[in-house]
Amino acid sequence: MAGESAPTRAGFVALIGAPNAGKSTLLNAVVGSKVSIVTHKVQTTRALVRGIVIHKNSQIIFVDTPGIFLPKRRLERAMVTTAWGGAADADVIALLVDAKRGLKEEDRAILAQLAQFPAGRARVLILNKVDIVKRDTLLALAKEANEMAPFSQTFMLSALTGDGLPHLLDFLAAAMPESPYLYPEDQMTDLPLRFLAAEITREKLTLRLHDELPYRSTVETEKWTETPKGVRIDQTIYVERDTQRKIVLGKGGATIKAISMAAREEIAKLIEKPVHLFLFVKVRENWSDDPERYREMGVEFPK
Ligand SMILES: Nc1nc2c(ncn2[C@@H]2O[C@H](COP(=O)(O)OP(=O)(O)OP(=O)(O)O)[C@@H](O)[C@H]2O)c(=O)[nH]1
Ligand SMILES: [Mg+2]
Repeated sequence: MAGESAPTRAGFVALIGAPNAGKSTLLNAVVGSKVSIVTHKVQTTRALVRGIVIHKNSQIIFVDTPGIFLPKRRLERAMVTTAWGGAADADVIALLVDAKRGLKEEDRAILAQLAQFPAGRARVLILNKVDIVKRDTLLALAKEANEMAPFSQTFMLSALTGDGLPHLLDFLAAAMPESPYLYPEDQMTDLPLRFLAAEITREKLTLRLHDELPYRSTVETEKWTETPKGVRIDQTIYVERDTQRKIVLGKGGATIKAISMAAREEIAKLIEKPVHLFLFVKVRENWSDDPERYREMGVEFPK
């Protein structure tokens, strides 16, 4: 409609990259609210998490994806397939690289696969964590990555401090196709609250427990009951062995109590209501081979 105010734009940006590159941190930073959980451990994100931002008349829907790596277990295969699926549907593919860590085997594998993508698909390189990296290293990284798969633009930023974010948003806003907004203007994510609440508990569980366990567990919200005083939320933590159940419970139930308190506090902040959180731990030996668990997680069950 020529002559009228600038047309709106809307589209999808897939954030892909190796585990721990900072994809979820970036998503939360652009949205300005925590919609995707973050931990210092790899393989935190499992499903596609959308965060929605309006910037200069443009609705940018960021799709956070699981880290891409060389999968071995079934759950890992599902996560990697989910990540590439997210990339395939996007208007712009943004590859995040942990600039501190540099280009590792996983990053090279992703670059090689990106180079095979049909030309014409906009893709950008994001060198993240500039707060802890020297500038010379960044330039060398940018050069090497662009040689493997050319990018329309390279950004150097810190998802943690927000340094360099406005520049990225300006570029992406302009790169979105003309379109009416795809979500209501005040919506930040398309995830149901019961899923977000389960993710928050999984984050607290991952932050608190030793290295192996988080990958062997999953959290589901079973019941969500509005009460006159707030919300009662019942969640189940699935683990694979009784020994793992004992670790989650901790001595005298101390561990699960701490997880529950941390999760409750954050869920209450998110939904702006008092929360009563009830956590149950169940042993389900082969939960990671059970299609039903994948449906709950929002990822496809790999054959
Ligand atoms: N110093 C620094 N640390 C960062 C930055 N961005 C993310 N991190 C840290 O890197 C770790 C991984 O961050 P996530 O956002 O969970 O990474 P991810 O890419 O989503 O990881 P997966 O979901 O496992 O694939 C966390 O400890 C973050 O705090 C950054 O810009 N600077
Ligand atoms: Mg993540």
